[in-house]
Amino acid sequence: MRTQVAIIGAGPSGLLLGQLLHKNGIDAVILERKSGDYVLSRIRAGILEQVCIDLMDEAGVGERMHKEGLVHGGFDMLFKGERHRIDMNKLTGGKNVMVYGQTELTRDLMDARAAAGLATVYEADNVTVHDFDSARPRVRYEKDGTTHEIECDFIAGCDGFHGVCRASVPQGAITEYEKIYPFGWLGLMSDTPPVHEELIYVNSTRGFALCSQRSHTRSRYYLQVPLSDKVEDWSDEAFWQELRLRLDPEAREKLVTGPSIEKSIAPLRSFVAEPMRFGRMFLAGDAAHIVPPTGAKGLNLAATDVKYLSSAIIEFYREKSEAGIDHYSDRCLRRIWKGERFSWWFTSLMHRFPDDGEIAQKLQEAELDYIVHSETGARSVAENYVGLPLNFGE
Ligand code: FAS
Ligand code: PHB
Repeated sequence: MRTQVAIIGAGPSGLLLGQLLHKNGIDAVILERKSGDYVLSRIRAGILEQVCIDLMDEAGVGERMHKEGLVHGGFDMLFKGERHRIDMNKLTGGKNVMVYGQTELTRDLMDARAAAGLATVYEADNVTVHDFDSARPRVRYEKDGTTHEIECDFIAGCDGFHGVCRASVPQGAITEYEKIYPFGWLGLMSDTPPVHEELIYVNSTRGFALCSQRSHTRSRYYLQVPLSDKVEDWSDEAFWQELRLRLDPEAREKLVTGPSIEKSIAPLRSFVAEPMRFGRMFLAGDAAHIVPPTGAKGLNLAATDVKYLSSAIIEFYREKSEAGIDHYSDRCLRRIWKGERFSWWFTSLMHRFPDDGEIAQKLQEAELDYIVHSETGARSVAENYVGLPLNFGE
């Protein structure tokens, strides 16, 4: 079998790349090790930056997102028992974010790909990548006991943090930067109305909490928990009780609880692999970088990688130019490190670090008090949260 681009992974990165290439007449095959239902069952991101929204429109799959997505012009920061709104729309000259779950975005992309009859191999086992440092890279996989080989011009490693592509790069050719945080996020999804019309980020002496949402009838909540906690340690009632203890009186009063429809604990890490290009193989999304989800950057950074990679591959075929693919890694990393910095900073500001002593809480509260009473401080948070312009610093 031959294709122009072999995409490994049918998460948001792989599916969005496949759709953008298809819209530009470029043939791609997606190999995904799980089933489509399994991919859709993973509950992950909830906030889209304008860059991601624009890419979904460019890919021709934005209709339901615009119909069902919720536009948010601000969010609250709760500390010392008081809430303060960061008016992103005012502070950034009219920019917003959109609440639209990664699950729905992935579903839209999957449906579009199936409707166009494009090749996606789900439950592809033992994917391996070969000769990506040559002009004739190959991919192998097993399906129903038969081994298949795909010849291609490019391999897109969209296979996430635990994927095969980054792992196939010789150790001397790649540098990995990592920071592991001493806590996790216990997430709960419930079919209950959100406690507030916008998100609430909580800095509490008991630990971080986040009140998010997916729609007017579906809520998403997170609690900072010790790394030693297991999800089975947390009953729904224990979750709601702890959340109430971290909220302000108004939110506590308005909180509507109900049975969890999903509950899981995610570890937090900052991770970047450099470079992101190895001959004819490119890493995009979580395959190359991970952020702590505090800044809602994970999915959005993946979308920007895909924007740069799709443009580079389109330019290669259309203009026989390698300029885009030569600059892909540097362009991505310049934006990725700013997303990493904001996510690390916001995580450091909002979470309890018991080993840093009581002074850490006082310093966090002082910084929060400065931010919510300083237009400069608030604007810095706002412009990073809505997403820096694609050409920032260029
Ligand atoms: P993904 O990991 O989504 O997709 C990679 C795909 O590759 C998967 O479907 C996987 O099955 C497949 N794959 C892996 N190895 C393979 C192989 N060898 N062969 C074939 N296929 C293979 N971001 C936020 O902004 N906010 C959040 O709240 C948030 N919460 C998260 C919670 C968790 C538990 C995780 C892991 C991530 C979270 N993220 C969050 C980040 C998340 O949204 C990612 O940024 C997003 O999924 C990135 O998409 P992809 O790069 O496509 O990677
Ligand atoms: C979510 O809704 O899952 C979400 C929202 C904002 C974040 C992280 C996660 O910062």
